[in-house]
Amino acid sequence: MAPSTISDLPIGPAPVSVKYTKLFIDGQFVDAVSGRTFETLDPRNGEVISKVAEADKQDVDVAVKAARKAFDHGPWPRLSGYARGRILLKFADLLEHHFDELAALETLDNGKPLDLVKYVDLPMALRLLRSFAGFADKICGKTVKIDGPYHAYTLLEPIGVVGQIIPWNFPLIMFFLKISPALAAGNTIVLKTAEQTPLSALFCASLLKEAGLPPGVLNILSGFGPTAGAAISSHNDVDKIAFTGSTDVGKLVMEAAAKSNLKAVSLELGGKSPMIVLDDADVDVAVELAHLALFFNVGQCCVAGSRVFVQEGIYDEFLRKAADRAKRRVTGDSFQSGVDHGPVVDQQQFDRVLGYVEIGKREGARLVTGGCRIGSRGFYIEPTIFADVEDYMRIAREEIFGPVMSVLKFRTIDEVIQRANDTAYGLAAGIVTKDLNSANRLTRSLRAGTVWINCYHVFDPALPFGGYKMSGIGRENGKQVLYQYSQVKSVVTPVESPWL
Ligand code: TXE
Repeated sequence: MAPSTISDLPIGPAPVSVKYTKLFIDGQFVDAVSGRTFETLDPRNGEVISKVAEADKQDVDVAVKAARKAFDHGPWPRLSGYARGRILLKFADLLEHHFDELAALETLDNGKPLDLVKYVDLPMALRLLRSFAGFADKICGKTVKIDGPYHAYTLLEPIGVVGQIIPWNFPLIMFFLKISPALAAGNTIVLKTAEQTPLSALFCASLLKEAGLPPGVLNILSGFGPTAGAAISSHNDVDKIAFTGSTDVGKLVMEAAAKSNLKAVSLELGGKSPMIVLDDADVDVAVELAHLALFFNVGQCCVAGSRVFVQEGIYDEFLRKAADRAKRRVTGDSFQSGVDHGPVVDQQQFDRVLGYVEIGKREGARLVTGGCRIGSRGFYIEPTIFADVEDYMRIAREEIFGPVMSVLKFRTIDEVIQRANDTAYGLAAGIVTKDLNSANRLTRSLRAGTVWINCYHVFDPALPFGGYKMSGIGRENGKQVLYQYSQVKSVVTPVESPWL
């Protein structure tokens, strides 16, 4: 077991109780067909919160049938976009009404500080829902001027039954990122939450009927990847699959899609994003941005700025200040106000992250601060910084997904472009500089789906998000995500038919 530097944190009782633990299929909360359940844990102390119904292939079959029926015969795909949008907006209002309870449930199940859920996660979840509700009546095709005496146009139609599989790092945001555009476009859904964090989505399900969503339109399953997740991605009656998670599982999902019915696939996968700090930057600003880029959500972000490239002229000063800043993070009971550093999500992530700390030490990187667990309960890990990291080291190449920053020194812009792009991933990148020319040059050279210049972690439902290379396929958010949830039908008719 990794050494602990700080005595046990005082962890209070959770100020929320769990009401919904069953699967949500065809508008009802139901037990799993097998009757099996699994435990979901409180990451603050590792104790069991509650038992939750465990879906497997049989439950996926039942849920897909319900979604199919709702798509083929139900009102949802046939409603006007305006009517669909109104139901989604009512759903958002109901969620807002239960804001505090929902936020507390998210903290309890995921471990992230309540402050964070209240100011970031839940407001963003609501924005996603409302933003795509607003798109629902603006999804339309085009008229196309083709050659010949024809009238040609395109129709955008919903794809059908959509399978969605989400991870645990932002349970509510991921849930709404996935369901909002898919519902706005008129699809029906079978969604599997992550086994670590099933609770907040089930709470949301309890409000769907009141919002007016017809039964079978959104089915929510709790369960594990190799059983329930694999059954969704290989199901012959699922028309599209959208997945967020690790790159390894993304490959399995794509393979299952290809081997079953060639369903459409969109993937949002891992990253090893470079954060590039140039000599001319204000060092204090750069330290703050690099700190945010990596330690936000205890580093459990696909876009985490986990390779911090600092130009040699400010390298030593940056390191000194970055270590001071990391030490000032406020660790504690996630329900307490002012805490910004909670536990990682579970034992597996805890072991994995501390395993990478050992790998970093063995590879010869210099541990500047942190590296230990905090206390002896729960899954708290110190904010950790390694300096003098080399490109070949595993801590510079593999996604750690925890509070571990790797700092690398560079000399020239040409050099840093080549090194930053030397990765299998391509999700995001950050640049800190006052020099517009350098920023422009870097922006155009970096192979990444998002580039943040003098900021980080800025998201908006209107802005496309997704990865180059092995960070994914397709884009979420922005208007174009609606094309990922729509079929395009081309229609042609003579302007004046000689046969009529
Ligand atoms: O991910 P998994 P895990 C990365 C991150 C993290 C690592 C492992 O590096 O340390 O992945 O985390 C479902 N068929 N990311 O193990 O396994 C699973 O049940 C279908 C980055 O939690 O990819 C869950 O719902 N589905 C990432 C979801 O996939 C399967 C966020 C994610 O789990 C499946 C999370 C299968 N065979 C982890 N196996 C990001 N991009 O933000 C698992 N799942």
